[in-house]
Amino acid sequence: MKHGLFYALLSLSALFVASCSKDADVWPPVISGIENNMSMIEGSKLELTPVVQNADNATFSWLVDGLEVSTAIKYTFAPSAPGTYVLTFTATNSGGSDRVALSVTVLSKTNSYEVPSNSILSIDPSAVFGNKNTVEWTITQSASPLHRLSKNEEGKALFIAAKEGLYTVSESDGKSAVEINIIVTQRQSSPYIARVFDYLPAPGQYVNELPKYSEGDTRDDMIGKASEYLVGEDALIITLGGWGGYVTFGFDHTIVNVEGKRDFRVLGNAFATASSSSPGESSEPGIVMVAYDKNKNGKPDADEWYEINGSGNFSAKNETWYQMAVNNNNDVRTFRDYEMTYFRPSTEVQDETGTVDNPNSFTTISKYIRWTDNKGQEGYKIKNVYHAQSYYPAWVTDDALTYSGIRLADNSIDEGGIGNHYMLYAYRYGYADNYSNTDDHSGIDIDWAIDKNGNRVVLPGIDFVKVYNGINKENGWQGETSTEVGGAQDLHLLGKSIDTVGQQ
Ligand SMILES: [Ca+2]
Ligand SMILES: [Ca+2]
Ligand SMILES: [Ca+2]
Ligand SMILES: [Ca+2]
Repeated sequence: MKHGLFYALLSLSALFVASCSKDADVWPPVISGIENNMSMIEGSKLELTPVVQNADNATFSWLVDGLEVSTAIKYTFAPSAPGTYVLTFTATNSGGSDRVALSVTVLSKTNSYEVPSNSILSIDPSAVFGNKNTVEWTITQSASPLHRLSKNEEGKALFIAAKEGLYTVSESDGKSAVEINIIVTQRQSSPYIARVFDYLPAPGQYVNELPKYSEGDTRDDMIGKASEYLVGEDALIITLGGWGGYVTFGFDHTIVNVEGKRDFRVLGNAFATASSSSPGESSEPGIVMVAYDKNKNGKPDADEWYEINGSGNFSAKNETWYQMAVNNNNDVRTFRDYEMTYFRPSTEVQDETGTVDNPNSFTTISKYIRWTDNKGQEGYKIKNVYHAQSYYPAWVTDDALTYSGIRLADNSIDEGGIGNHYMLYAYRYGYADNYSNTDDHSGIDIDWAIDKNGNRVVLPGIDFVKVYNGINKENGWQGETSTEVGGAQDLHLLGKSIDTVGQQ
């Protein structure tokens, strides 16, 4: 090759010497010192420093694929994408000119990453792709179907897998591609709740009991108690109280949002009887919010919360029991901007004589806890004969508690007609404490997530869950509708494969 180039240059020079007669006293330039065929890795730079004899008073020109890119003697080639480029360098003086053409092959770079299982790997688009928004990421090989690759608003790829092994991803702008190898190493993770971050039930008949309040407990103490109840496999039930009451918890890993599958479930105590005219019987749907730990500090702080768009989050019209509820004069409106304030009760001393045996006289205080909402409504929570403790969170020092969120349509109907047999019908999907823990419909697909503007988002996985009671309803002697939470499960780590359902 070098000899060939040498003789080619010699003969070119000889040709110029022989043919250029413009200025017989000036020797034409002679170029050497660059190879004809070169290769480089994309993203790198190639310094081209030709040696030019007789360079005094010469002019220079560099062309890349026919377009002039420089008139200096040296040129730094920094291609924007892989491919083959033809570069031409010409040196000219009054005695003639010399020209060298070279071919440069720009190779795709193969990137490699290593990441533990159930952990999000964020990959920046390669520098070779000018427009990051045109970059598409696709999985080309996977060690397990329990993975997810998504693209965030900055054009970055977010990858996560639940199982160890080699995964390959292709990054492409349609013209050229970069191969990315991802080695996933296995990390031991608990499928259950690892930590409770916040807990504040709204007033309700099990408040101060589940979990148990002790004199002097602070909010942090009660969050600690909620944690003792909820963490791990053998979790116990806590109450969220009336509408708006909530709990926020997290896992020791990121739950993978496997495409087409439900990913986790929040355990409750809902059950259903086969004889009921519509699914459900004790469904107390808790709205589910999710987040992933974007700033990777282990806490749900600056991370954005997304709403799991359960079947009734915008309207209950498609629920199986909707017409029954309309016929029963239920409040079937759905409020997405609901706010409700509960006021500390002025007394805990009963002023009515309720009896356990008579379902029509279960009340001990009718005007117990006053509430107002942002829709101009107001009412009272009653105190019943079954629960004598205060229904207002005893550790709260404020005299009023305000909650905000979605208020679902009322799903409960008094089948007995005399206030003694309320059936709480199930929403179709997307809630906590709505279907029994063993029913597939208690499974949540992270792909049901929507952002604060109602737009669907594709999350690679989630670290944090918030659940709040979505229903404001008193059900006679059965008491208020109050979501219970009794743990949560990462379905993939438990080897449960539950298909999702399309949203409608
Ligand atoms: Ca999923
Ligand atoms: Ca965080
Ligand atoms: Ca309940
Ligand atoms: Ca329940």
